[in-house]
Amino acid sequence: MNNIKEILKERILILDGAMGTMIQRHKLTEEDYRGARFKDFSHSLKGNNDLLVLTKPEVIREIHAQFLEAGADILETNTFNSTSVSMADYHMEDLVYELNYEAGKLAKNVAEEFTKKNPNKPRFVAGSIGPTSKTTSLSPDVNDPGYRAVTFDELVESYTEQIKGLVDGGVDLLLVETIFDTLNAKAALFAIDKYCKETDKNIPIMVSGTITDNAGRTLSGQTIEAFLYSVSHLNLLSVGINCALGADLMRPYIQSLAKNAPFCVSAHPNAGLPNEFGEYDQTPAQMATIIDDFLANGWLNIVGGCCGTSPAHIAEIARTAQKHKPRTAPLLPKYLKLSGMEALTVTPEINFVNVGERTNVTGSAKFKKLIVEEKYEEALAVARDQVEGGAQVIDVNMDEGMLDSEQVMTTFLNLIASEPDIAKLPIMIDSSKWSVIEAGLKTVQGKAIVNSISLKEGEEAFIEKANLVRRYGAAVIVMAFDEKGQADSYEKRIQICERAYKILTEKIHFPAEDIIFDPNILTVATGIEEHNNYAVDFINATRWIKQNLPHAKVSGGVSNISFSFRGNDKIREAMHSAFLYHAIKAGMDMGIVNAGMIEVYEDIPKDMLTLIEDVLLNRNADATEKLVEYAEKIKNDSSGKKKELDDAWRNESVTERLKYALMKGITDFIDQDTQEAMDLLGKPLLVIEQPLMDGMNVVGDLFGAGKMFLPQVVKSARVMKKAVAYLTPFMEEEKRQAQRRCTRHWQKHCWGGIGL
Ligand code: THG
Repeated sequence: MNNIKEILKERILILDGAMGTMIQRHKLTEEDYRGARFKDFSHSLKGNNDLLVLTKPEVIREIHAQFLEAGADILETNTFNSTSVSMADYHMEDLVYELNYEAGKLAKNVAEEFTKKNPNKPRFVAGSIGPTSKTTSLSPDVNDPGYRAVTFDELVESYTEQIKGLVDGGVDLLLVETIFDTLNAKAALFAIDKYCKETDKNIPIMVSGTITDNAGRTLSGQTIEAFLYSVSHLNLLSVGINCALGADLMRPYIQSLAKNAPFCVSAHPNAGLPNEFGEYDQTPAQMATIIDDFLANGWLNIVGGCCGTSPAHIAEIARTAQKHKPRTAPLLPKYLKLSGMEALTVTPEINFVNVGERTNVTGSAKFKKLIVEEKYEEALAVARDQVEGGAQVIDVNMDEGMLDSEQVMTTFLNLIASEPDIAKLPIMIDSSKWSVIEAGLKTVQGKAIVNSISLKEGEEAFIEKANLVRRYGAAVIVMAFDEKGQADSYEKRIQICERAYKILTEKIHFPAEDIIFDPNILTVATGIEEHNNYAVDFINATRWIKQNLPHAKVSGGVSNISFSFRGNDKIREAMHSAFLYHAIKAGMDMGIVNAGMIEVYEDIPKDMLTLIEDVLLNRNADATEKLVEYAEKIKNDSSGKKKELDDAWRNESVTERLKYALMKGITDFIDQDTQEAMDLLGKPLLVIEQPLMDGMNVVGDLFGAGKMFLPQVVKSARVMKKAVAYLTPFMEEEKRQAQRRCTRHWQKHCWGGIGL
């Protein structure tokens, strides 16, 4: 009975407690950390806890033994920081493999000793993989939100080295833990999956995220559901949360995981929140009481402790766990699950998912100009407009000959990541170049959609890409395209989609609910007879796919349908609306649309609707001719039509406007508003102390109340910084004037006084 998966069906397993706080008890000195081997090392080593597996192995061994004695089933290796990225802080990158190998071996030895003593309670070792000291989703530089201190590829390489050491050292499991940036975790999972496939190993994986603020978000801004969706692409042993919070504050997030995770659920909370000295003082009994409630609710399969938890805590938790049965995972419906900072579950109640098409350099002249000219703030405004216009996913396409598309995709998605109001949505990474798609996949912490792959270059290339899509944790659009070309009839559409479905689901076990077919929305009313049935064929293919390929979804680029009427927005809007009306009825689940370019179906003038539906549904031979005629007749009065922008806040007082800008992180008007406040108050310091600080206090209060979360506050800080930057010359001028006044005063009273 040494199979952990089997044991987990029978009972709740106990994870050990904190390594750090236990090491502290030993009051180790710089010399202890150095040992003989690093006696003359050039840098300070105190605090490099992971090094102790080499220099003080007996201390680590004893801590492991104490936790096993207390009843832990799973030991964590002392390798939380043993990656080259983190070890760089100690100039010890070269030791990484050895640290992991030795830590794995050490823990495994102790675990085996205990297993031997009591074979009915086999002990396991989980290789601890921490978040590293750098984040791939956040910029450490407030003034440069597109900057990253580490790349996805660098993390994959770094994690791979750690994983090799741990596995060679003999660990039974891998535990990716204390995840505050999900993209870091995705890099770790990428490395694990790649390593396991290449070495033909099957190592159970535990994943544990960290909710860091009162709003229930990770540091990189994800909700617990969004986080879950981002890491669910591998067949995990468990998913859970640890650190940052005490057990009581974790309650809603554990409950959420228990309800939504298809894997086992784990928790290893801190012993409460740290007190003013940074110490944890929740007692074992207090902690066990809270955990008892979770276990009574049937929420957990694995439970242990993080910061501040001692063997006494673990013993108490183990006693509590004995009274309860493990959680049984719910049977979950196969919905398409996506995420940005927030989760998007495509349930049957969601009639249709709008994907914003405007952030596409080939689909928008305006967006292309902004990107080519590197006007990123305005380019982000295009994305934000779509969110405000109701987009639920944002399509991003940078396919343009003049651009370094890989680089621009990376930069733009990094910038989006620092805009919580945009980044809350899942991203659709749109490119005909695989390298650009991959660049995008390395930038998003959420579960994105790859747009697209197809059988164009044959089955092998198709499978290779689909496997990678999965390894990066994304859903995928499959275009109805094969070796012979693009499907333009009903038969070809369904034949290709069925073939692709079989390959994906049968050969590589790609989850059917993560497949989105695009059976090609092609332009109608072109004057070419062969094109007349394009919309009908798309709609019928959609119906067939929904009936015959279980759980797969259907999407399409809606604006393609009306290319023949470019420049005539009135006709285009009506065509989009009528097309969607019929396609959604047939089962179309999502569409790449211009939310501002869809008329309300009921509002289309009846004569126009008839002509349009004649074209779309191919109802008579001269339908195109008639619609073209009609289109020329009606005045194109929609070209100047602009979306009513919600700028009511601009009419408020300057104090209110500054407050609003700070809360929303809007920098567009900050210079002019700051100037107005200057005019009103006369002194730059007063502007800072009054309206700006008032605004920041509101932000602070909302943050404290969990109504704002970190990435939003970072944005507020940017607005504040910009306002202060605007005021700086005024303050310098004031200083100069004060100095001059002082000099004049001195000249008058002193020089005069001494008769000069
Ligand atoms: N399927 C999938 N992905 C796609 C498409 C598809 N991605 C790209 C495209 N097709 C969907 N996106 C657009 C975006 C814009 C327009 C059409 C489709 C469009 N643009 C105006 C035009 O060309 O007239 C541009 C006007 C302007 O410059 O503002 O119509 O089918 N999977």
